[in-house]
Amino acid sequence: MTGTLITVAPTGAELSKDDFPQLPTTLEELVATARACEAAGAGLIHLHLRDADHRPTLDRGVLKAAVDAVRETTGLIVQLSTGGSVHDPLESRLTVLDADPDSCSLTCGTTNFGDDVFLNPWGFMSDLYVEAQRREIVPEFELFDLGHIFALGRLIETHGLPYGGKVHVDFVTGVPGAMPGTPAALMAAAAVLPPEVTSWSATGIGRAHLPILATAIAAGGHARVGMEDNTMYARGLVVEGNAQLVARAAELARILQRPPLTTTEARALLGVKDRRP
Ligand code: KMH
Ligand code: ZN
Repeated sequence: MTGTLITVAPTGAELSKDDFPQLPTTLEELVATARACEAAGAGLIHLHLRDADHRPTLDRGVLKAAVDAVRETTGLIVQLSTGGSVHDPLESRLTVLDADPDSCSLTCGTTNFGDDVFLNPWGFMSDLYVEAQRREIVPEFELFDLGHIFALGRLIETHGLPYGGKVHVDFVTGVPGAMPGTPAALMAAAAVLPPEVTSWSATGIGRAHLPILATAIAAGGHARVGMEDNTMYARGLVVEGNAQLVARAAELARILQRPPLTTTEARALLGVKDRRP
């Protein structure tokens, strides 16, 4: 069993800056967050960007500036979200790859997402998979439900392995309308992964955060934390910043004898190409 890859998802597309002023929405805040999270033990950063009004954007220039800045100032693997927000059109979500990230998220099916629907039809997943292969970008497969696992199998069967030859998935649990954030659901899902999968991590949304974090690390998986997924540090205590969540995950990983992977180890785990200047 290796150490633990800690992913931080610092911003997301759902929270508002008015409600959470500590949410990193500007480039300066993002770089400061990335540096603090790397120091606390993160190996990968999952990015959603915001515009000058702090609203979610897929603007190519904004994405590219963020990828470049985080790459220049940290050793973190830079992953861009292709999920965007539930309001983003599929065509715009494909153009995310133009910003040349190390990695991109690729959700393996449509899911209910609270009162909304997060759309990921087969044609979109398939185009994104092939385009990421062509551009030598490593996808991280986001699995919100059991059926998504089988859609991943179909992607691999249809198009071959992703760039780098590794297959890394992240179970996103606890989204209202998708897989519940319970240890039992997580372990049931991990038990039916296709044989090509080389590593898995898990995300617990909201109050699923701690049980999923502990279960994933104990079971040999990896962990994703961050304000995209969770804004409460403990009952009655709002998260002060993303590094606080990373530091706690890193401490738990050390206690469980699976300390945080360095960024170099994380790159090897995921088969990421070195794009650093
Ligand atoms: N914001 C959600 C609708 C991803 O980043 O790929 C989708 C999401 C998944 O966050
Ligand atoms: Zn995301």
